[in-house]
Amino acid sequence: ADVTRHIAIDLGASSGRVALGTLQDSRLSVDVVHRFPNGALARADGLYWNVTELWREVLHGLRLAARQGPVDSVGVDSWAVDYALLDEQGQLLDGVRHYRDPRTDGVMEDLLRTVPRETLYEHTGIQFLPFNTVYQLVAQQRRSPDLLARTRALLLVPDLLHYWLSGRRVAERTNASTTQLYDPRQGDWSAPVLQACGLPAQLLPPIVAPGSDLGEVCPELAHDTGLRGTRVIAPATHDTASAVAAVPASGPDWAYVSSGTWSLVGVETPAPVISPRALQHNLTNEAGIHGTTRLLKNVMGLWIVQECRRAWGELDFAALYADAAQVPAHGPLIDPDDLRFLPPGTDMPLRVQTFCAQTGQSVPQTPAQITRCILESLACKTAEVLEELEAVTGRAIRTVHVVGGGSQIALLNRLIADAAQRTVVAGPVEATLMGNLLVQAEARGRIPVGKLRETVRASVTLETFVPGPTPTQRARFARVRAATPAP
Ligand code: LFR
Repeated sequence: ADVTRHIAIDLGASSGRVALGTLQDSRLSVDVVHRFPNGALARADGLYWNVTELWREVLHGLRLAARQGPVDSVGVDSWAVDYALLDEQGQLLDGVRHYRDPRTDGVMEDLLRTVPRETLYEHTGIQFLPFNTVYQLVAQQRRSPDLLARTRALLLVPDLLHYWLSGRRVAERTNASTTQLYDPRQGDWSAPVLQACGLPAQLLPPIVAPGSDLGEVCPELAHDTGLRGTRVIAPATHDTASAVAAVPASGPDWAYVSSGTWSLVGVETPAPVISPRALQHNLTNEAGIHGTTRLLKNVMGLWIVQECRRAWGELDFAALYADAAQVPAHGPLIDPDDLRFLPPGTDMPLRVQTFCAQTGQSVPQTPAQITRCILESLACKTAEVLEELEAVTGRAIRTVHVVGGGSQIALLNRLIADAAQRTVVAGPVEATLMGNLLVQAEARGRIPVGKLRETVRASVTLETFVPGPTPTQRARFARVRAATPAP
């Protein structure tokens, strides 16, 4: 039978992977050939990503993957919003800042004093988050205007890696849409937003669709890695867009949770939903594949557990979640989206405890109790967002597909099913890799157009969680949120 191989490079906030995907008989198998840690690199002047180190790890992974035979195509996805600035020669002008870098503190609020919230939302449909590219650029412009003046091109992280692989500078649409500088109705960068924010438009490369062919891996790299004749295909370069592309759903009444460092809770819609109600709920309209819209909300996600674990000395995650499952239900809750949980810090357990104390609840003490508190809160928040999505779209949601690393946490799946009173279907864990690979395969004509989800369903086993009797915590969650003092 016809066999083709594709490589997905997926960079996450806590780890990166290089995976070899093999397509045979309309099934996709995924082999992670190289996994490496990622995280914020702290310097006196702020938080960065170590892109040089990431690139070294990627090259290592590519060499390993190429050993297994000819590779048809390769593509990169990563987290959103962060960017590199290139000079005339294509050299990096500065480090790549981490979206949790504090230089954006207060910038969004400040900008919204001159550019009305409604205007910004009308043009972009994007959730107001302090780290969106637009606020990062405004912060950068204010601190070092000379830097942007010397910049010839701005590339988001996956676009940067595609540039290094192929020599082509483009902005792939799904990730470009997260910047809050992109107009999803026009399908292009928003001139009015750029102008209102005082940002130069000529730095932004042309937008290309997911599935665009960027040419062959450049000769030096082909030689170094063994990827001879391999095409560079931009997948849905926003990791969440790749994950959503691989949600194994069928029918109209489902939502997804892309569960990892962040929980992205949303639905797929045929067009952007930019309405006063969507703005009121601060929902985002990010671009998906095939011209779809990912109407979703960023929920703080497992980040809070990850930071706690760092403080606790790197306990085993599986053991931690198993212990949390033993903690009695209906304990204290936090609002996971409270901005106090956004910055990194080894005081994360203390922040959780302080939140509980300030809202008049019992204070969780052990790692298991704190983890339980975070997971129950994430489940309640997920349920709340599902209700908002129903209200905004007028569409009922019956099934919730949880995909990504977090879909392995049985306790969390169960808590979501209970809080949301909806069936949870968990898996695949590797949704992002699968979505990345399948967009490439589709672009290369290796699977029929529009058969991504079908291929995923044929390739994985899923687990179903049915809701228990009543969503008790869900009502308490609303009261806790109402009682939260400003940070
Ligand atoms: C998830 C994700 C989210 C984005 C956040 C920051 O990995 O891409 O979708 O909002 O990271 O970039």
